[in-house]
Amino acid sequence: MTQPILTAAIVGAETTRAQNPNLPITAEEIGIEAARCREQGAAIVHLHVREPDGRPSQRTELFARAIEEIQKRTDVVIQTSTGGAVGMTAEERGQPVSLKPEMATLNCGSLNFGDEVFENPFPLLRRMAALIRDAGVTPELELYELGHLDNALILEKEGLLTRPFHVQFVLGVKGGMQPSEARVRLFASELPAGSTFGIAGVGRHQLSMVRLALSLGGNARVGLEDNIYLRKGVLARGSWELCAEARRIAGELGRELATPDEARELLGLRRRG
Ligand code: KMH
Ligand code: ZN
Repeated sequence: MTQPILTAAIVGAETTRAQNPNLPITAEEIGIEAARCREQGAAIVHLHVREPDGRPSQRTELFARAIEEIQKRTDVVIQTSTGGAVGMTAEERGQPVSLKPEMATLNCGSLNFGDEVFENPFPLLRRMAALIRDAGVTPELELYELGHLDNALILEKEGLLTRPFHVQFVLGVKGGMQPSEARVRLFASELPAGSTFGIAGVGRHQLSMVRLALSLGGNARVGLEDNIYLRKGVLARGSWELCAEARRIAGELGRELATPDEARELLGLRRRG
């Protein structure tokens, strides 16, 4: 088994300060939180940004400032979101790709998302995939159910994606596929040879999915974007505390987390900056 890569999803678009006061919002807070997560084993930071009042945003300038504050402090791989928040246009969502981050997400299909619909129709997928490809950025494929893998394979046939696929199974969204070991095993077994996969378990599933992912040779994602609790009724003091917990689980399984440079090697990334 290769070394597992831990991603910290430290901001997100849905979590609010009212839900967890430790959510970073300003560029400086984001930079500090990214460095703390790195200290606790994270190699990748999955990045969203917020307007000063906390509203989710995809503005290039806010991403540029957050990236600067992260890079001042630490060497993590920065993966910008192109998912943004439900309801944003493709144009809004694609903005951070212009900064040529090392990675960007590509959400590979639509789904119910809480009481709303996260829309990713084929024209948007094609546009986003082309934007990422043309910027020379490595995509991480966000798959919320198995049909989204079929969508990625269609994009590949159209020349918009190349292998190896780096996949994140996002499981536990209300409206998407819920996590179970059998489903994860099926998902992983369907991936093209040479793919890597991680699991982002949403809500109470987060830490159990870290254990499952690592035991199946996959990567893991934790952070306040997906889950605000360290355990039932106890708010996490930051995404760093969830990273520490993921690292403890990795240790129990006899696995050592990849450093950012090891992650770059494993994912075949071109280092920036
Ligand atoms: N906020 C979700 C609607 C991504 O970052 O690419 C989408 C999301 C996925 O967070
Ligand atoms: Zn995200």
